[in-house]
Amino acid sequence: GRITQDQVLVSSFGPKAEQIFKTVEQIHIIACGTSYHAGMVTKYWMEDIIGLPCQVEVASEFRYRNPVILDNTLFVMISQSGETADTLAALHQINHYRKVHDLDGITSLSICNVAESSLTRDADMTYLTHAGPEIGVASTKSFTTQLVVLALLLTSLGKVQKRLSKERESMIAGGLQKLPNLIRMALEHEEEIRDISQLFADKQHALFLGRGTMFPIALEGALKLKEISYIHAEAYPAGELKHGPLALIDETMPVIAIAPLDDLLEKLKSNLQEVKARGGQMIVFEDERSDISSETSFKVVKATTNVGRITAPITYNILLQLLCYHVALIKGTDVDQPRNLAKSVTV
Ligand code: F1P
Repeated sequence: GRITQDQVLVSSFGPKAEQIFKTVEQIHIIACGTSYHAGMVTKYWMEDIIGLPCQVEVASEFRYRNPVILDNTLFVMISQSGETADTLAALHQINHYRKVHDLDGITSLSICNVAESSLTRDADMTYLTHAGPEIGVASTKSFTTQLVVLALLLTSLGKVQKRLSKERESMIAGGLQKLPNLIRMALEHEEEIRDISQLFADKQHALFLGRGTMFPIALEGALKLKEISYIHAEAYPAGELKHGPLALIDETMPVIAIAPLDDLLEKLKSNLQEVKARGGQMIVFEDERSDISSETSFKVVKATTNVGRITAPITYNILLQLLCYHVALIKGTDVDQPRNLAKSVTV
C-alpha cells in the first residue's frame, strides 16, 4: 500500500519505532549539561501537548541510584558527543535492568550528533541531530537541533498513540517551518545584545529567570555564561524567587529575564516587580508586542514576535547564547576552549 508521511516520520526513528511507540506508557529522559536542559524542555512539551508522563534526570545521578523502572518505559538518551561517560553508564544500567528483570517493553532511543559513537551503538534506536561538528567545547547548535528532533519525537509519539489533536499537530509543524526565519531574526539582534553585554564588564554574578519552558532556557543561559565567561550564574523558575534567591538581589546584581508572550507572562511580570523594588539590574528578552519595556529602568531586547510553544525555547535560547558570547569576549576568555572543560566528558 501507500506509505504515508506519518509512517515516514515515525520510521525515521528506526524500523521498529512504530511498534515500540504504540506500547510506550512513559518517557524517561537522561542526559548531562546542555543536553539535559533540552530534556527538561521536552518534559513540559510531552505532558502539556500529548499528555504522556515524562521525567528527566541527569545521568550522573541516575547511574548511581537504584532506579525502579516500569515496563513500557522509553528512555531517551540525549548527547551531542555520544561519548559522555555518565550517559553511557546510565544506558548500560538500563540494558542490564531490562535483562535481569526480563522487561522487554523497556527501550532506548539515543538522540546524538555523532553517528559512530558508543551511545548510538548501544541504544536500541537512534535519531541523529545533524548539527554538524561542534567546534567549541560548549554545546550550542546541538541544543537547537536536539529540540527539533525532540519536537519530531513528540509528534511521532502523539500520532502513533492518537494523543495529538489536529490543531496541536499543525502548531508543531507550523512552528518548525517558521524556525529558520525566526532564528535569522533572532541573530539580527546581535548588535543590540553586544551593547547590553557591556554591563557585565565588572560583574562576577548573574541570575537568570524564566517560567514554564523558559525555566530550562534560563538554566541553559546560566550554564553557557558559566562555561564560557566564568561568571557565576544561577537560574531560577521566577516563582521561586520569593523562596530564597530574592536575598541576593541588590543594585549590583544583573537579572536576565526571558519573557515571551505566553500564559505565564503576567505572573512573570509580578516577579520582575519584586526584582525592581530591590534595585536589581534587569535585562529582559521580551516579545515585540509585550509592554515590559515601559519600565524605563530595564534594558530590553524586543525579541522575535510570533513564537509559539515549540519555537519560543529555541529562539530565546539563541538570544541568550549571543549574550553569553559577547560577555565572554568582554571578559577575554577563550570561547571555544574554556578552562577545565572537555568536549566529551569521558570519565
Ligand atoms: C554534555 C556536556 C555539554 C557541555 C560540555 C560538557 O555533553 O555537559 O552539554 O556543553 O561540552 O559536556 P554531551 O553528552 O551532550 O556530548
